[in-house]
Amino acid sequence: MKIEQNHIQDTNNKNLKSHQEHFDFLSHNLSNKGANVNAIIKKLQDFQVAIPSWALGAGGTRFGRFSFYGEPSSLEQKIEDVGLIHSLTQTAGAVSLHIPWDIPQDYNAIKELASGLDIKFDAVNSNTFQDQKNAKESYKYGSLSNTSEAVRQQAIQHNLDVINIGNKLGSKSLTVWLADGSCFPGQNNFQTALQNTENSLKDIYKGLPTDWSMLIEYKPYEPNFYSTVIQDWGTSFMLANACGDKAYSLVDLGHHLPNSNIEQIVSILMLKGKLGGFHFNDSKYGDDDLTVGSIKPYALFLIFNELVYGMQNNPQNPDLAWMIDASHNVKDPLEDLIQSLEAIQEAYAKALLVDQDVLKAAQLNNDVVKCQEILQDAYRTDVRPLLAEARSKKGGALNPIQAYRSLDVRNSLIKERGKNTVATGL
Ligand SMILES: [Mn+2]
Repeated sequence: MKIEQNHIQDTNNKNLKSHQEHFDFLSHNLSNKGANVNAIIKKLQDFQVAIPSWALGAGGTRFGRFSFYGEPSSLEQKIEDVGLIHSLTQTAGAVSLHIPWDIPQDYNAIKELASGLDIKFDAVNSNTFQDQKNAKESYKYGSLSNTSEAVRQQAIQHNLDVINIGNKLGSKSLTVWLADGSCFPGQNNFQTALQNTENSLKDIYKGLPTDWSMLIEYKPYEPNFYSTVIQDWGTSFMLANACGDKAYSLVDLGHHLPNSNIEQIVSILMLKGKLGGFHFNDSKYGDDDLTVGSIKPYALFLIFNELVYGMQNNPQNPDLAWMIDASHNVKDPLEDLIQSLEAIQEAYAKALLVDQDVLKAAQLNNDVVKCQEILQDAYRTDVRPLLAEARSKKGGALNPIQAYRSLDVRNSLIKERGKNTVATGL
């Protein structure tokens, strides 16, 4: 299924008058405050977020998984789904594949399909948290950290294979997330586990093409519940430094203990030129993988404020690989992803409203109240007309969720694919 441009236009026409009124009002107010509205719109249009291939079907928990009708059952259909989201939002111009769930059969055909939908291949993700069919060794007690040399070698080789697959598609980075750790005190020697992991990562790093980067993701707990080898940003930073210039830390919003100051983590990593990637989601308790911005939108804004500051002031930090990393247990995955993209753009737009020079002056004067006023004034601005303007000028929908529903996308997918399809993944 493909959404035709004129159908999006038809849905936009119904909202056009109201949008224009809202946009003119906001644009006028922001210009009076000294903001460059056109520059902000251009930045919103350029900001593209990768959709992970595993987020297009229903997610699940360890208690069960409830299927969603019309799920994509092949890599081709997953890319088509990203194309649907991108055509409505103009923000999802990339896909992030998970190997071995998404190994292409025909590389040229997949590349052609993606480029026809204006979709790039972002970071490729390896998987050593599950045993694969016919694998010789098991990851039950860890992969890159395992005490067995044979297991570590199998995990290293898998990552090298993933790089090779990504390279054929035009990806430029490998994301490594390890489930390695221990469930009980005494099970692991912390030092041996970390040293094995560092040596294994160095072996993978040696296999990176020159223009590639390696993104090292951290997480404090789960699936192991006593210790995780790469538990926090400090460990990830340490390993990235040990590997070399092309290795970076990756921040996943859900991979922190409650109340962690993620904006400060982001800020320090960018200062050190070591923030390579970012995974968006939201959470109440742990790695809940909820819709971006659904629980803590102010925290998301504060994080974006640091990201924007870093993008403007830290040339030592590379362009980031942005990705949504969420799971959908009760919503239509495509609607959920559209909501997440909207929340990301909203937080980004609000952060772009912060006048960094005025904020800096207030900080230098220790004017604490003014510092807070500056941030909260930006946060309290309803920027949605800016997002709608940015999207619609590129051919997207003024209101993507409304368009998705009025175009009856899910029912068309069910007609095309059937009810009982299941997407590959967890
Ligand atoms: Mn992640």
